[in-house]
Amino acid sequence: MASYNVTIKNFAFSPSQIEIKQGDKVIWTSEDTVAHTVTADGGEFDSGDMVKGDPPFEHTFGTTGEIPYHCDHHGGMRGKVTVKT
Ligand SMILES: [Cu+2]
Repeated sequence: MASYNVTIKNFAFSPSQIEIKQGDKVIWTSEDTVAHTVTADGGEFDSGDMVKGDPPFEHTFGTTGEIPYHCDHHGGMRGKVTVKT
């Protein structure tokens, strides 16, 4: 199982799109002083508010498919995780 890192910085997820395998983990870390969230559009996960210095938010993806996510506070902040077998 692999881990992938996504940085939240300057009101964006970077990288905004990643492709992983089933069972892999994604770790989001915020570098912004403004609060952001990592929230799955379909409700699979929700980090709550995160700012720089907070512990990273992690999610392990057990099922395949495309999981789009966003920040609850900023409509332009969008990302997507594609999970393959
Ligand atoms: Cu945000």
